[in-house]
Amino acid sequence: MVYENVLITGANGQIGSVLTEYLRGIYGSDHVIASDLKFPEIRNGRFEILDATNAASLAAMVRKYRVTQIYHLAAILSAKGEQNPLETWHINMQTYFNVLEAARENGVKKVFYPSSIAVFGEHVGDEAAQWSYLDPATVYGISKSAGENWSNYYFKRYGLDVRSLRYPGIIGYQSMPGGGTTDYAVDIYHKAVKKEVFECFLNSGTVLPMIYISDAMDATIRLMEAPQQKITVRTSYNLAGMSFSPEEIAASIRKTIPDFSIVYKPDFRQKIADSWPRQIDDAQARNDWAWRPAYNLDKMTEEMISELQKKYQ
Ligand code: NAD
Ligand code: AKB
Repeated sequence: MVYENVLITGANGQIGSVLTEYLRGIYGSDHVIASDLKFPEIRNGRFEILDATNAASLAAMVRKYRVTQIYHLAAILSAKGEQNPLETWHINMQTYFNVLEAARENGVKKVFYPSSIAVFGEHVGDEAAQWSYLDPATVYGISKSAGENWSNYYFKRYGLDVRSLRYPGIIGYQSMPGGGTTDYAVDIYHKAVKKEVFECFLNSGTVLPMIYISDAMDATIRLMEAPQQKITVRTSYNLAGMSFSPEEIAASIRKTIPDFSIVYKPDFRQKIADSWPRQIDDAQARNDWAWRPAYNLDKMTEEMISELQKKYQ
């Protein structure tokens, strides 16, 4: 039997804390090495402290565990990134160069690179096509779009099997997001279940592309397990789940919690949201590796509320 050894960077974050468990379910606990800047509150398996900006430490980790796949999640997201643009560029790019080089030099078979709808900018219009023009407005989006091109470069130049998704805003009950513009769509459920008024940092009608965490995990595993010849996009695949505005998610919540109340106090994140498309065309992912989301807004709302009610009761 051939074993895979999987290294995850930034594993303590919103996606990593869920993806780590998914991957442990597939490859076995001993074969998935989670890593981040500090230990998580709960440790369920192998964990290493790893600052991915440190090339030598990252390469040593790849050699120590004979890593065959890297899921590179470490990054600074859109809203937090604007507080210190040059530091954000440094972290997002240096960590990725270190991953690509460690992979190339040590025979890693596959790399997963999470890109974002933040690669799109004002010239895209309402719906982003797979090959829409990329003119991102944030340093985060600029770094993700550069990362996509480096992914394609390492595939074409070195044959490194890098695969990537442009995730929409991810919504899940298991973990909290950190520093993004779509974060409100997670926080809103926590406030609703705790019977608190939700103060929204976006305007009521701001429609953004989002996806439920189970669909995001399913897409990630499908992409990574697809046969090589099915992967026709080596920059990053568009991925869509659903699109909605704060007033629409509030209406969906009120179907279960009728007295839920929301007030709108848009801040600097409104400008970032306004630079992103409202819809994503993910036909290429659907055609290449049979991607289909299973959740719409109401189905996601029901599951979010029921899971958070268990958590807070
Ligand atoms: P997050 O902010 O919740 O987690 C990121 C993790 O990276 C944190 O635990 C942080 O400690 C870690 N990190 C930061 N600098 C590091 C370093 N130098 N070395 C090692 N670890 C470091 O982010 P997330 O939401 O889990 O996102 C994971 C990835 O997916 C990111 O690359 C992000 O751009 C991408 N993505 C996320 C979303 C989303 O909605 N969550 C959408 C699109 C793309
Ligand atoms: C953010 O809002 O920055 C992220 C993303 C869409 O990349 N959730």
